[in-house]
Amino acid sequence: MIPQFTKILLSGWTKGIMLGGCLFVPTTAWAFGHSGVRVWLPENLSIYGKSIDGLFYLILWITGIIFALVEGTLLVFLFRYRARAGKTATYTHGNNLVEVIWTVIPAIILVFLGFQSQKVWSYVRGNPPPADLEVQVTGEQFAWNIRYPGTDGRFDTEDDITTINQMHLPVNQTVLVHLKSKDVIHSFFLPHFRIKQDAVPGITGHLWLEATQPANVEIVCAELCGLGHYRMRGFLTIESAQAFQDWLGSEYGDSH
Ligand SMILES: [Cu+2]
Repeated sequence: MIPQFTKILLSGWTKGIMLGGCLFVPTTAWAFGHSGVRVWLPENLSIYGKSIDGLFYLILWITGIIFALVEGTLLVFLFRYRARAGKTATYTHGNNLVEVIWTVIPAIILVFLGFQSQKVWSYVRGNPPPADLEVQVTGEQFAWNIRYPGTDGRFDTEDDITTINQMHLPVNQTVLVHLKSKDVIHSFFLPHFRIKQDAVPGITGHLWLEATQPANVEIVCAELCGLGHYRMRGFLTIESAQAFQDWLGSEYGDSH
């Protein structure tokens, strides 16, 4: 006699759904692979992005392997110890050795990840390295105001250069960003640089970055800051030092 479960598995509808499911994953993966659409992390353009991504992948691998082992064991046990005629369940009160092992191993992994994270955190968010360039970014409903200090190297003076939603930075130079907000809390997010920080009214926050290659990417506001939040986006151009100076010159000409 075929058990009820097997009968359901063999029914036409179930077979159709299973076949569709099996085909869906590879065809979708193939379509994305050939469409040029990026479904994973955005390209890394930052000098410290690699260490953040490395930590991300390390945690993904550890949790992924443990997930596969645990779920695999669960499935094997479900099948192997399923209800069968003449078999009775055995009651066990646990095993101290096994419990010590599955407590100590995760604890060691957790402490190891804690030290690794601290190393990356202090590199990215600790004392910034000496800056080649300083930029002021001020969030406002619903735009990014960008301010360059001009030739005197000081902000809020006559020769400042200001733009709205247009930020240019030279490649391979350390940039210190002074982050402010005019009204509500915004969040300055550069996905390609793996950096995100809140812009809080009344506080000047700081972050640093260094681009590794020329690119055109977007500046995102990652805080629901009002009705126009969806259109609060800026554009960041990473270019050579010469192109950056030329751009700064033309912006200076426009605003003075
Ligand atoms: Cu915003």
